[in-house]
Amino acid sequence: MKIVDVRVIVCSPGRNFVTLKIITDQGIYGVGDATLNGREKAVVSYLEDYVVDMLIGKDPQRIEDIWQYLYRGAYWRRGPIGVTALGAVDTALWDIKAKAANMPLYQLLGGRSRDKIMTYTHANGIDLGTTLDEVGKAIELGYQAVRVQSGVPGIASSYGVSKYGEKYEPANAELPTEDVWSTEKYLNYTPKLFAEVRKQYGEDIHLLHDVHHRLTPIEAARLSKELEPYHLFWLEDPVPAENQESLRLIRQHSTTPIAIGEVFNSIHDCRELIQDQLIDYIRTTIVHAGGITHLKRIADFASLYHVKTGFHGATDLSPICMAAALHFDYAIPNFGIQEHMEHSDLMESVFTRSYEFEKGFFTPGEAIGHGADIDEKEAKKYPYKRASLPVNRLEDGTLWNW
Ligand code: CS2
Ligand code: MG
Repeated sequence: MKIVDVRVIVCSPGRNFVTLKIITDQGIYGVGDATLNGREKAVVSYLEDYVVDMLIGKDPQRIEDIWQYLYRGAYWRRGPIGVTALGAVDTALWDIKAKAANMPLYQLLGGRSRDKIMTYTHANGIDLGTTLDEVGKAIELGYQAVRVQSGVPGIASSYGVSKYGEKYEPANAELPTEDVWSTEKYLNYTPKLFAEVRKQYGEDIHLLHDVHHRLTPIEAARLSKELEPYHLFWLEDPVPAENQESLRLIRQHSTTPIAIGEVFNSIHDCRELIQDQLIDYIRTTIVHAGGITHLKRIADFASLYHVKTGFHGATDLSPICMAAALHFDYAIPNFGIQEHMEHSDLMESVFTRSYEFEKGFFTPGEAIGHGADIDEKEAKKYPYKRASLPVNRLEDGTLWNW
């Protein structure tokens, strides 16, 4: 089998997506997600200018060899741009292999280890009342797990909260908009938020919260400790985790489970976090952490240290990434939970997929491969439109973590 054509498809059905399509001489093709929110064109160039011609003529069945060729062969290893490109190639190759074997991808990954895949959705509101209502709506839809993000009194905009009630889409302007943040106001409010959610919805619903890299270790230790009575499923990205040591201090003060990793692209970004059991869930994703081949290494390593997976699954990860993730979630032993921010009908008019949702759980579907695809003709209707993620400043103007 040989690779005869490789296409990079950029489209914007409500938001930008980059998709890689690898076509073989036997007519089988595979697709991978190559979307990096706010830096899409960098990945497009990396693929078009440095990867596509290297793939032509290669045997697509040699997934590991191609992974090593594109990882070691780049010389400049790691980093979100190159590894997102690598992740797209890898996902497409696994899609091809499963199609050639005439089976759903999860079968190739060892078969299913569970009957269904628990997922969490987002509930956000500009204030306490609307946030509580949104949590109720998610529960009515059957979700067993809900991520709760709320506007903070005294702050004009908070992470994860859409200003006008529409679906939350942070890449909302050509150049970054500027948010203003107050850690003090956030820390004083958040425990009250979760006390109210528990009071209104009881103890059984899994509650998650994304701090989105905004605290210092001691602030995160305070928040984790004050949230203990509300037994969160996880507290996500409490601190920026380039300094993996930071998590040690939080761990000393609290039993609130911690999830980190959506911005990571290498096992080395999270090796200490995992082996020192400083986290409970690893969030690295198929699209941004080098595809299925690399995620197998990360998930297996995590399983040695009681760390479970909790893949990132925001809207800016395409249905193709979601499909591949669900096959992976179905098969691995140390699955934790899968994030799912639903894609709009417009997005679903460009992407097809076989995964299905029922009462808080997904199944990946029985289509061969990962079961997702892109309609190139439809995609052409929605040309790329540059959109940047916001930046964030403290109230005194200091540039902070968004
Ligand atoms: C967030 C993401 O879903 C999450 O956990 O951290 O929405 C993140 O803000 C976006 O993916 C950034 O593009
Ligand atoms: Mg997050």
